[in-house]
Amino acid sequence: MNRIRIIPCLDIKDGRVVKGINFVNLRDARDPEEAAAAYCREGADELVFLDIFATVQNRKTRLEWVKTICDIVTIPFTVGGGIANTEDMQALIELGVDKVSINTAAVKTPTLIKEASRKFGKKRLTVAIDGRKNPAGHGLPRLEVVIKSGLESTGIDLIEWAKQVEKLGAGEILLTSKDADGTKAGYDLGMTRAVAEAVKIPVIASGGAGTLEHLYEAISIGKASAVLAASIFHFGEIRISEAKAYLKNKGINIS
Ligand code: 0VR
Repeated sequence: MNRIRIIPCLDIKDGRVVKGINFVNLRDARDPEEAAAAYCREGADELVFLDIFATVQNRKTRLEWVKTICDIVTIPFTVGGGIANTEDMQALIELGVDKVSINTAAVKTPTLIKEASRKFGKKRLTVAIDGRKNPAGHGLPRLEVVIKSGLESTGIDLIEWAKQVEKLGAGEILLTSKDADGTKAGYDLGMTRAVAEAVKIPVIASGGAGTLEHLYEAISIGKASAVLAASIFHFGEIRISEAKAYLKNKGINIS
């Protein structure tokens, strides 16, 4: 088993780390600089920063927010939210960002994945896929891709999109269950496993982490290569060191 990564996620709105449930009812969680420094100190393997309102507000990622974090982080740093083209990516990479994450722009212009992968290398390119479960018999895919901070339905089958994303050159997939986000009821293991078994590139499980066991399930059942979490880490319910010790004790390959 490749080394499993533990990844806190800073969802950013108005310059603050926020946290909601199912992408809504966002409440203030913590200061981004304080959080980034704390997660690096506590041994997080990577850090994700999502400017979650950039696309919805039809603006670019707030580079000034990213810059302050770039100057602090000492671990691989991924930034997403509002990235629409390779020029946006170039600007972030020049700031010191290690990986860029595209979501809505990839769905709107799939060739952007190929262009970015060729220009920057697939290791710098994460494609974020937000998924939602639909009831049977409504003419929508059971697992559907949603975009624009989960506000827009696409009618696209999530597994088919994941396969296409891999084929187009993504280095990894950040897979977030909108239904599970913020619930602390556990990751969507069925969705995660279905995607992880459909592609060969790493899949980061995201959305729903509430207990140490949830982190283990995402890996052992969901076949994820990394676990992303926000609520449990931001509100101090689980420390990074606790998560690492627990997973190591379960036989998971953790740094
Ligand atoms: P937890 O369930 O709290 O661990 O959250 C993990 C993950 O779902 C969030 O960090 C984040 O990816 C949620 N994403 C989005 C969003 C939150 C609000 C608005 C939009 C989005 O588009 O991903």
